[in-house]
Amino acid sequence: MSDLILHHYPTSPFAEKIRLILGYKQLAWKSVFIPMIMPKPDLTALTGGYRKTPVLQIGADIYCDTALICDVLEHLAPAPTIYPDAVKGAARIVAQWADSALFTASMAYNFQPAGVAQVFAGAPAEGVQAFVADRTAMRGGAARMASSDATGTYKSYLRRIASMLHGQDFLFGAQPGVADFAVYHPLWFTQDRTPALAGILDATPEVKSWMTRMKAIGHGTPGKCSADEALALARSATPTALQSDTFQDEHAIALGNRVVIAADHFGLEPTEGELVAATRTRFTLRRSDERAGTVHVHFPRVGFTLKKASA
Ligand SMILES: N[C@@H](CCC(=O)N[C@@H](CS)C(=O)NCC(=O)O)C(=O)O
Repeated sequence: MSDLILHHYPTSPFAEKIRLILGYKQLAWKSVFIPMIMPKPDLTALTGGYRKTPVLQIGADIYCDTALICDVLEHLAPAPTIYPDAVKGAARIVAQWADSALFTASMAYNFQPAGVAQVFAGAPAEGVQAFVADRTAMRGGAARMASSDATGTYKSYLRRIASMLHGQDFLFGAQPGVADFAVYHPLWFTQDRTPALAGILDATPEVKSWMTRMKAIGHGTPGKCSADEALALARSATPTALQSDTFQDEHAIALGNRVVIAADHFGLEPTEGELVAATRTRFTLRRSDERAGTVHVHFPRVGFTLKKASA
């Protein structure tokens, strides 16, 4: 198997979710740092447009969105599992809630002025302005949740998480699973990146102890890789063979058509390519790029839209 290459940056909460799962499953991986804001020419050469963080590359296969990356890592290393059978559905649902509602409330809380001062300490004013403009554009110009609303919501969510931890070390039992990794990453940002605001965690000591257990999992020991090396690896590799027997057509679009896939909210940068697979859970596009060669770009169905490309 080709190396696992994570395209990410250190302060990305969603990347922290995947770094910890790589550590938990003791998978060897390589790290490529990408910019926090657009443009990201080396990343989009691989993805064809998708720009969110993180992205997982395995040779000429490019996996977008952490929900899909979790499935890919589980397939590669089934033990220890992050989807224990007895709670699989509930754990996925809590993970989806954490990646959306909890993440939104937490980040709106974290990005109040005291948090912004810590996140951007030492950064030039133009850098801060560029970041704000980039994220505002990603939200389609919509305002971030007000920090007063976010604070009350975040406190309620923390109490709910605490109640899930009564009498057990992790959210669904004695071992961490996908829900733990998804719930942890926005809280990690509060604790590690905006410590001036981390007092909000003090009211829920169960959550703080659980965070200590989650942090201790670590990231393993990532190797370094440059963006050029990652692109060269994609160019020299062949995408893995697809299972052609699981076509699920919900859009009346046959395989072989040119299509466009985009996230259904926040950061709608589209990826265009030939639809080569549409399984129960994911889409795969084949596309060719001067720098990346021919790659397969994979997206989960949940959270993404599929349309025929305009002629
Ligand atoms: N649903 C996506 C969300 C990823 C996401 O929103 N990541 C943030 C960083 S933590 C992002 O992409 N921010 C803009 C960027 O990095 O360009 C996933 O699960 O991967």
